[in-house]
Formats: sequence, structure tokens, C-alpha cells
Amino acid sequence: QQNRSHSVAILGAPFSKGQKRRGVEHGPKAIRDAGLVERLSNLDYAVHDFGDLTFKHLEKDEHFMHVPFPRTVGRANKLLSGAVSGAVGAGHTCIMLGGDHSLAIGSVEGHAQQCPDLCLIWVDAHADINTPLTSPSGNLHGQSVAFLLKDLQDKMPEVPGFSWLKPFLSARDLVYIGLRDVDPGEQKQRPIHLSFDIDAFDPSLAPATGTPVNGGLTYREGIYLTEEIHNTGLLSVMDVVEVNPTLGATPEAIEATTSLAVDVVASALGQTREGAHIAFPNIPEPK
Ligand code: 6HN
Ligand code: MN
Ligand code: MN
Ligand code: MN
Repeated sequence: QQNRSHSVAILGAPFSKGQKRRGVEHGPKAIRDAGLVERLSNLDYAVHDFGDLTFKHLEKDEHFMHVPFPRTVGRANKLLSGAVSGAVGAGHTCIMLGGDHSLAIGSVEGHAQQCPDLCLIWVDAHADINTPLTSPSGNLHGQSVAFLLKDLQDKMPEVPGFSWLKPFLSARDLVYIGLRDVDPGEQKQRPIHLSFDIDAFDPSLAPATGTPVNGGLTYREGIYLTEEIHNTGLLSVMDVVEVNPTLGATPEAIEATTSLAVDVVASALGQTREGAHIAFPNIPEPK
């Protein structure tokens, strides 16, 4: 399917209060500096960079149980939700640059306002489906999916800052990767929300991230995945989260992580490894 001359909105979300390590709020700048806009322009997209959202850190924001900054995270996600909804409503494919993965709450919710039939593909080393009662850390970036799922409603306490959010997703609308055998009658043409946590990759490829886990995706596996998602022609919103440019041991480690983030976005938007399928009308001949 063809996405050429389609427009892409880039939305920066420099936010880190869904977890305890600082630095992931610099993700949007680091990914832009790694050349994202130019790469997408070269793929013939009209790129609209909406810049970064401005998030408020609330002074009075006590823990809820052992969950830090619930109101700050809830409010940030409400703001992001409106921005994603606006971008999708205006006809863009939206790329949300995090920031930590708690931002998927607002990103998916805003997407769902425009596309209630969306399905969610969660690419991650982690399932991020803890509730405040199961979470070992309390961190909200490990709980995003639990806020979205209708199926977990009776397991979720009322977290301050999230009264605006009604869970809307069914477990059957979510995959964590890996469909391999789908019959024709099972295929559904639904808008895809791809939530890509950079820590899905092996730490040797994406070292600059807050919760690395050994045994991750290879470069080839990650790019294959995004190529296949592009081929569906159904990508509507993509999150790229947990790039933390302050956590690389060397400048090369940071650069590897940020350029990998650019590669997965470009690949999800149709860059192919064998060339971009932009045909020469005429192959130039020497005079
Ligand atoms: N992420 N399962 C752990 C927790 O604290 O709930 C780690 C979560 C990591 C979240 O990487 O987006
Ligand atoms: Mn995650
Ligand atoms: Mn993760
Ligand atoms: Mn091809």
C-alpha cells in the first residue's frame, strides 16, 4: 500500500515522570538531532513537526500507594491525548516521540477518539500491564496497558489524575508481537497503533534506555517487524519511547540508540532496505 505524499505529524513529548530515571525527557530532541525529519522528507512525506508539548510538574502530587507523580502523569497524558487526537483528526499519520512509556496512555486514548476501532501493537521487552497493586516498582510506565484495558477495570483502583480516562480497549484488540498465521476471513482492516519501546531491542543495539533487558530483538527482527507493519498500509499512530540519551556509556552508544529510533520510524513509514521504490522515470544515460 502507498503512503507517498501522505502527511506525517511529529509530536515531541519530553516527559519522564512515569519512571524514576531522569534523561528520557531528552528523547525527542535526541531523535530529531539524529535526522528524523530529513529521513522522512526523503521518503516523500510532507512532514509537519508540531514541536514539543509543554508539561507541567505539579508541586502537590503525593504518591498514590507506592505510585509516584500520579497527577502529573495523568495530566500529561490528558494533554498528549488531545494533541494526538488533533493530529490524527487533521489527517496526519502521527509519530509521537517520548519520553517514557506511560505516554502511551494518552497517545492511544487520543488516537481512539478518532479511530475507535484501532488495534494496538505493543513492541517492548516489558508487558507494561501492571496495576498499582501488582507493580513491583510503582512506576506508571510499567502500567500503561492496564489503564487502557476494559478487561482489567475491576482490578484497577481509582488513581488520582486519571478521572478523565475510561478504559476502552479489549484484550483482543492488543498484540504483543508475533502473529504468524492469520486466515483471510480473520483479517481486519483496522487502524494500527504501534507503541514501540526502544528497549525491545537488545541492549547491544539500544543501550541508552532506562530498563534494558538482555536477549532482545536483533536489528533485522526489529526492522522486519516495522516493514511488515508498513506493508499493511494501516499504520495510523506510532509511539517511540524510552530513548534516554543521558544513559549511554559513550557518545557512540547514544548515537546507536537514537539512529536506531530513526531507522524504525523510517521503516514503519516505508523505507525499505533494498531501496525506497521511488522509480527513475528514465534512467539517465551518458551523453
Ligand atoms: N517500560 N515491569 C517493570 C515495572 O516496573 O513495572 C519494568 C517496566 C518497564 C516499563 O520499559 O516501559
Ligand atoms: Mn514499555
Ligand atoms: Mn520496556
Ligand atoms: Mn519491497
